[in-house]
Amino acid sequence: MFKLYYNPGSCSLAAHAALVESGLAYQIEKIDLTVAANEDANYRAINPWARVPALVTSYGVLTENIAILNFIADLVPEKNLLPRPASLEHARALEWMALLSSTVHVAFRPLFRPGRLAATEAGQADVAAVGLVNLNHVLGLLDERVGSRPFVLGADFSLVDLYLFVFLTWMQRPVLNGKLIERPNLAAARLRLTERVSVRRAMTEEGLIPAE
Ligand SMILES: N[C@@H](CCC(=O)N[C@@H](CS)C(=O)NCC(=O)O)C(=O)O
Repeated sequence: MFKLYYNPGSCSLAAHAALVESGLAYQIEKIDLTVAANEDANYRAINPWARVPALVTSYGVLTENIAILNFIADLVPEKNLLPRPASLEHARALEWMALLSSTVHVAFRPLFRPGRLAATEAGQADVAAVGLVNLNHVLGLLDERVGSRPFVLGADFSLVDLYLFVFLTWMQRPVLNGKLIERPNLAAARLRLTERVSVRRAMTEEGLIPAE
C-alpha cells in the first residue's frame, strides 16, 4: 500500500492521478500548504525539503514528480503509462517531464510566491510583473509544442498528460485572472483531460470537484 502526501491542486495531483491510473492500492494524506503544514517537523521527517508530493513505498520515500511518475509506470508495465524504457519515445517522455518540472513549474513561482523572491512590496510587484512576461512566453512555447495532438506524446495517453494537466489548472487560478494570453491548444488539452476518469477521481479525492 502506497501513501501519497499531497496538497489539493498542487503538483502532487499528477502523482495522485497516476496512482489512480495504475490501479495500485494507495492512501492519501493532505499536507495543507495554506497553513504551512509542510514545515512541520513530522512532515520534514518524511521529506526534509518540505515539498509535496512525497510517496511512501515499501522501499522508502520517493519525492519529485519525475521520479514518482516513472516509478509508478515501471510497476505496471502492462498499463503502458509511459513508453517502453530504452526507446526514443521514453527519452521524449523524460524530456517533456524535465521541461514541465524545470521550466514550466518554476515559471509560475514569481506569480504565486513573489515573497520568496523579494522582501519589499515594491520588489514583489516587480518580480510578479517580470514573472508574468516570462510565464506568458513559456506558455506560448508550451501551447505550440502541445499542438492539437490528442495527447502530449501523440496518439496515446501517458503520465506526461497528467503532469501537464497540473499546470493547465494553475492557469485558471484567480491570481492569474485576465493576465494570461489565450492559449487554444492548452485550453483544449485541459478540457480533454478534465474528462479523464483518473483526473476526476483524484480531483474528487482532493476536494477540488464534488463527488459524482
Ligand atoms: N520538483 C518538485 C517540486 C515540488 C514542489 O515545489 N511542490 C510544491 C507544491 S506544487 C510545494 O510543496 N511547495 C511548498 C513550498 O514551497 O513551501 C516536484 O515536481 O515534485
